Amino acid sequence: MTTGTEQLDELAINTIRTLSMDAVEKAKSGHPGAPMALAPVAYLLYTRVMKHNPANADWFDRDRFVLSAGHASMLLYSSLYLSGYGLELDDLERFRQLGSPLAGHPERGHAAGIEATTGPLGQGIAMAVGLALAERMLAARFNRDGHELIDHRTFTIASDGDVQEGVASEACSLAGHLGLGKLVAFYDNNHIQLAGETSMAFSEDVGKRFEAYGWHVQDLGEDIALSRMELAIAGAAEVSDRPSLIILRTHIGQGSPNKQDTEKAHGSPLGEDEVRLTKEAYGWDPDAQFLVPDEVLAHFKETAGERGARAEAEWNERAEAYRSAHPDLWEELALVIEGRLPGGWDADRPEFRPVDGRVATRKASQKVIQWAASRVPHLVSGSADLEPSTLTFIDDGGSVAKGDYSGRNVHYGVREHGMGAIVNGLCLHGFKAFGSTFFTFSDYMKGAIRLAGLMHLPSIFVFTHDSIGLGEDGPTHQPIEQLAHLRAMPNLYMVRPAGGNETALAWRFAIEQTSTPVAFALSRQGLPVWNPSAVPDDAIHRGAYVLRYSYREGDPDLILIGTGSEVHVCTAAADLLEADGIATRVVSAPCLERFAEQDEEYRDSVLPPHIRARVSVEAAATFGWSAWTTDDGDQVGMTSFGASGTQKDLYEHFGFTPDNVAARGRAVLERLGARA
Ligand SMILES: Cc1ncc(C[n+]2csc(CCOP(=O)(O)OP(=O)(O)O)c2C)c(N)n1
Ligand SMILES: [Mg+2]
Repeated sequence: MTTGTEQLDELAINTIRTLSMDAVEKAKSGHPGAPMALAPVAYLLYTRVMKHNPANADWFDRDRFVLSAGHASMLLYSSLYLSGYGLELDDLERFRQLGSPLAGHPERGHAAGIEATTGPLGQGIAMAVGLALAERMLAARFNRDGHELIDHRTFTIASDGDVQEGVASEACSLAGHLGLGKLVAFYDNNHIQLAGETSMAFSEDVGKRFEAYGWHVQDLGEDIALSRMELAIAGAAEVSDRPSLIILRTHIGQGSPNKQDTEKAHGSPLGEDEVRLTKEAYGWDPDAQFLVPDEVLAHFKETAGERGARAEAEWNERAEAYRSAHPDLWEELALVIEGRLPGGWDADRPEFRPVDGRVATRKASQKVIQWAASRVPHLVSGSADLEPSTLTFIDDGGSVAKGDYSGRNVHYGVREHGMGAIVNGLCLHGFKAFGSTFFTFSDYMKGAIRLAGLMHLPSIFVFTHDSIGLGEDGPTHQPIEQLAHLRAMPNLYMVRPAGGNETALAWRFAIEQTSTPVAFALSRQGLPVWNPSAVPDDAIHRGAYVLRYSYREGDPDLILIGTGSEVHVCTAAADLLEADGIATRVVSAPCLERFAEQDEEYRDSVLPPHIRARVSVEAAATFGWSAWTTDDGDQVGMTSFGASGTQKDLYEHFGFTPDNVAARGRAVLERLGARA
């Protein structure tokens, strides 16, 4: 016999299912199968398990939910709509249409309650690890006896594709190592993926694998009754020193007479007839579309809505008590909650002087990091086992370890993919987090960097050993095309500072960002330092500036444009050219994307349009540079992979010498002169 509560549960679950089916049907595109199968999980989380307040999606101590299987977006959207996050039925009806807040895959910032942008499989669960780590790190910093202000869980739903992806393995391995006990992942074990049965390519025992990572694993098999899942979630909560995986043997497209348990339910509308048959199987009116029974809405309002509001109100009271007891700590926590920096934090930025001799920008960065860490308490570091080389360790910051999350340095192990996503998770939770590795291995992090850009998340990615200038490690380690890759990415600032003072400004620039990630390319090799007064305060904000005007007043004959470690090659080449009477301007261009954003007047002041004789110098692929050199100019760059050798030999071999740059400049002038 079913009780009234059970009937209401079923009605609510079927509402999520049918809303999802109807939205996909109306859009003529989308993924109905997973939402149909996972509706009970979402229903349980949003109405009974999660601590969240739909009226204030940003409440800081809310439980986080990340739908790693982003293709099942309608599961999230239906749940957010019913919970009262401010979506209208009309929004569901415009699922996947231009201008709708409900994009094909969940996009952070498009609608309240979307914690993270997901869709590239594996990234969501890996970001969930970052969120769960952030919670532990915040709790370690801010909770005090009698004041457990930070105390929430992170839930995620991962599909077969999610657990097949390497990024998930990396992040979950680290989550197990660090014992992130408040992370709960559901694995949607439905035996189906896009192209057919998972058995085509996947036969490992996922439970055993996660156990080996150090997770607490519960396999519920087919028994995914709400009460059973609730018990499992309670069981997960009891295991406080290990993350939990709850495996559910679900049936994709559940209830669809002809498509359940097949890939046909994965990524296309069920079709009008099948929708009718499925609704009939649910005991639903087959003629009704986007039907939301009043009692279902009322139920969500009572549970998610009213309980959530009470929970937040109660937390706000506790926060007030905390604030009185620990005003300084509260102020520090408020920086994280509000995404602020301490007032005047950048007042005494380190400066570098020519007398310091040659300083690698990674080395300058090391000094700047120590300074920034002392000014910005929520700046946290990390590296994929390269901090002795990237020089990113916060000296007195301590390391994050299992059971002690008070440190400021995360050891990611050699897991660049995971690091990228976890850095994003830390930033989603309000940390100013950065991760570091060699620039070539930015390739391994590209998925996460891209998501940071897409999410308008100011993650910081620190890449050192940024060119053939790294020398003897050879071509496997020498980035060539990475600058062009990352410069092509929307909403990312790729910064390659030329010396210590540009590096200090670059850090300030990155830390100040609120909606754009920043990637640094820093040199391994020592570089000369210019007098700080030659480097304007807005050098990075402007993206490019005139580092050295020609000796001769008026228009220069030639402009040399360099970045990072090649700027000093430009100044030395300019010396040669000027000695020959060729008036030469040197432009340092640490961030081409910023420069492109400047107004025309500024850009023209740096690169006067009528001065066509321009040569760019950068020890990397020249792709993209013609925009700045014009077709009349030339580009000194890399057209092949690098080679093993000393830095000096490589620079000579590949032409990054003052002599060669000067010769290329002269050739440009001759060509232009001949044409004139
Ligand atoms: C990194 C990445 N590769 C490929 C895809 C395209 N894609 C979307 S869902 C999917 C697999 C679907 O299988 P599963 O994860 O088991 O989801 P289910 O069909 O069970 O809902 C693929 C390959 C993707 N979204 N992300
Ligand atoms: Mg699947």
